[in-house]
Amino acid sequence: MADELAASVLKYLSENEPIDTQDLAKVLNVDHQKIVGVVKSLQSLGEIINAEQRLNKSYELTEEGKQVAEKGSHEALIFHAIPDGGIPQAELMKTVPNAKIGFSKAMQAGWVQMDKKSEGGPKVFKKVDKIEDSVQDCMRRIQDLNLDGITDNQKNEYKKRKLVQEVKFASYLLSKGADFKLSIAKQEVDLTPEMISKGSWKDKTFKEYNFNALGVMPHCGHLHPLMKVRAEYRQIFLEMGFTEMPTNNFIESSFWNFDVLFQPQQHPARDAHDTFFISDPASAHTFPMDYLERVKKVHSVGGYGSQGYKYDWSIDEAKKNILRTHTTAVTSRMLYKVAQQPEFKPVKYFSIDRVFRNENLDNTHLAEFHQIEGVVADYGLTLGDLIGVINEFFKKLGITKLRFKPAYNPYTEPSMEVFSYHEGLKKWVEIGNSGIFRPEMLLPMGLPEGVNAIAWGLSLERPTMIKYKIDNIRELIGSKVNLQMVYDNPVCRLDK
Ligand code: FB9
Repeated sequence: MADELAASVLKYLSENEPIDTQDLAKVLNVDHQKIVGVVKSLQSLGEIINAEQRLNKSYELTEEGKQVAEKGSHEALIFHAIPDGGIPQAELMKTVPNAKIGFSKAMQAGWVQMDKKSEGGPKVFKKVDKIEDSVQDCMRRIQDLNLDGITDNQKNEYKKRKLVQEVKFASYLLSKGADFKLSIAKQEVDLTPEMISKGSWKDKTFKEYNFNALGVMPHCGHLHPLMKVRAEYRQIFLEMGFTEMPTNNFIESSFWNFDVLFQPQQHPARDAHDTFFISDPASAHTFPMDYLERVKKVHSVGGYGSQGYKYDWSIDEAKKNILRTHTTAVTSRMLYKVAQQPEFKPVKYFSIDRVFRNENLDNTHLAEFHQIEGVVADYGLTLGDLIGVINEFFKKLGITKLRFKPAYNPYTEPSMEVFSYHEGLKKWVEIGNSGIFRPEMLLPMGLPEGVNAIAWGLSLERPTMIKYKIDNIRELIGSKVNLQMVYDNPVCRLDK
């Protein structure tokens, strides 16, 4: 507390009670808020003073009112702009700001007169030799918080002219309390070891703990917005009973990323224009060879009711190491592992992790993104189940207006693009892709006849950019990211 100011308040109060804090502020020539601060501090020390709150109404100048206080009223400026020989009205209107209101008020005040028959149009002349600018005087008094003598009519007039605005504020009627005293012992804020050892604490007063005070915001790490959104999507999958897949391998063989998904080796997505190939180690060497042979066969001559692609499948092509182009590479590994179990049990898996594509870069696309993928494997799953689980997933995001459009994926048949109606853009926007994995993918794994696997995917970046209103993906990811954006963005809550 400002101890000197507190002492002044107590001294003045001891000789002049009761007194309102507004009057006390004028007497002590300090800002009213400082007096209020001292009152609050004194109240926290016990019954030293009584402070009865009073609600007050006052006036303060608007910016225009401050201009009038400084330079004079609009009508006074108009009066002083008129030369002795008069001035054409049209010319007068260009001389000072707010000339129109100034001229009208000057006419009302009888300061000026107009000769409408003057040659060349209406001419304005002074009607008096000098004026008293009462408006400016009032503005200056209001500026000094001295409203004495200013009538209600004048206040209403100035409010109407937008020169002043009404303000409401609290003040306090002070009087001496039961424990009134003129001096306040300095309050200690810390109990030191020295005070304890010397016993000096006994003669001191201590500031009460303010248990409502907020703690100091600790400087700590902050989750990147992408990671906040990932946590939200992860929570949705967990609520739906899905188990997270292990995605901790960015490098994958073409075999697991493409071949097991029945994606032919000539597919354009498999060339260097779309995929990043690893130079060292360029090839993978460990495969389940019996499974590899079944994959080779289904590509080259078909099987399981499929005619295959009828090409000479190359193991060297399958061995090529790449940066995985989709998390479906992980899904294929997981489904293969399920197929190796002695007895099939239905599964629900999900993954959210980085994938890499050698694509053209633009404001919304980098050479990598986080793919979100959900997969369910069970007997007799249908397209209706796929539509149902996708509806349930997006409903947890607050999105209920979905449409499904037939599409093509090499590894799913049928496939569907998922669309949601964007109320802001007033149009349907693509929010994901989905499908039923082909038998040429599932059966070579060894999954039982009748077991289907339905899956869907979307990106993490698109919803994050929408959520945080980011237009350029480089503001979200990469070396140019403004880390303050990471600190400042609130906890992410996707609409439930
Ligand atoms: O995420 C996408 N769009 C999207 C998602 C969410 C969103 O807001 C949230 C709802 C609140 C807004 C938009 N898309 C997929 C659609 C487009 O953005 C598209 O232009 C970009 N796509 C990426 C790939 O493009 C190279 C998004 C990414 C994508 C596409 C397909 C899959 C995964 C990610 C898939 C799959 C799949 C299909 C079948 C079986 C298994 C996986």
